[in-house]
Amino acid sequence: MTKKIGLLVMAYGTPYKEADIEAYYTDIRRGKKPTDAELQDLKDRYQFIGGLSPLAGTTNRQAEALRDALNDVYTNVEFKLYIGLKHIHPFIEDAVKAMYEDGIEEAVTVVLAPHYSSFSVGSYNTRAVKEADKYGIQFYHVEHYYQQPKFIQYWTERINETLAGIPKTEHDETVLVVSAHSLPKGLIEKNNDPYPKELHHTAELLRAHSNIIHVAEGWQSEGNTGTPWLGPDVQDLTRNLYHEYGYKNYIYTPVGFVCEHLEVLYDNDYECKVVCDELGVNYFRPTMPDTNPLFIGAIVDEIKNVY
Ligand code: FEC
Repeated sequence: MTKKIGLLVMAYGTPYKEADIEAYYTDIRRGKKPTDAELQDLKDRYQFIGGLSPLAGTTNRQAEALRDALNDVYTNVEFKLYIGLKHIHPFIEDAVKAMYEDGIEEAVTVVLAPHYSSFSVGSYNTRAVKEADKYGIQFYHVEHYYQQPKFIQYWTERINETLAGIPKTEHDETVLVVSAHSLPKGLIEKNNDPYPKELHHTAELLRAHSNIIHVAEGWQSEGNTGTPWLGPDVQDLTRNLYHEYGYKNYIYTPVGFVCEHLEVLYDNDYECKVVCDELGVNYFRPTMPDTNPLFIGAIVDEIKNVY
């Protein structure tokens, strides 16, 4: 009989309907309700991308693809999937409790975010462990997978495809903007958090593997907390690159995210595009990993290191 083990896939979560937006936003702000103006601003951004985010459906498809890939690779165990979200139901704690109710004793945990920060992947894991400790479930954590060859190959292929659509004579006037979600700078520095180094390493690997000549690193989607966040912000970076080097083509690779959602569809495809239009330069944003087999394979390969 094959042993059944849990696969806990954790992700950010998104409102399922407009009426969920306020509670979701309140949860993101650790219980502090947004003002009417803040809430309206968020509703307007969702409206702009079509009403709601595609994230809920994509998270489910990614998690199912990962489970199926793992069950193809591992012959001695069967992975049973549990999805736990950070800011909306099913919450991380609900998923861990469901594992216990199903008699799961061991589980691999994965966050749908490729880089480690104690404030992102670390905080998902802490919540999962706190709940699992109640039931004695043993976890094997994936902490990151940005460095996996298949992850780098995925983005390298997308970059080279995008470059193939730009005249060769303009390749020296083209820049790759490699970005991840910003986080409050003070917290990252105080804790010597690996997050900025991991983004830098990703940019270096993409520079080494792809045909791109110029690479810049930036941060995006920062919150409104009144304190400094990791920068430069991708919009400011675009302006600076244009004024300093006069690049004509900007390829945005938000490698800190794994699929299309509000932060990509609005912060890249609208906000960065507006800056590009203002400067009279070309905006490119290659396809996100979603359920691409290279992306799913990268996570499988990292899981092989931990279980
Ligand atoms: O498509 C969707 O509906 C959801 C897209 C979404 C993703 C996402 C990923 C990350 N966040 C991270 C950190 C923060 C911090 C704050 C913060 C705020 C928001 C707000 C929305 C939102 N985030 Fe998010 N994030 C997504 C959506 N995020 C909406 C609230 C309005 C706004 O600021 O735009 C600030 C909290 C505060 O105010 O104190 C910090 C990080 C990630 C990437 C890792 C991960 O996926 O967990 C880090 C997707």
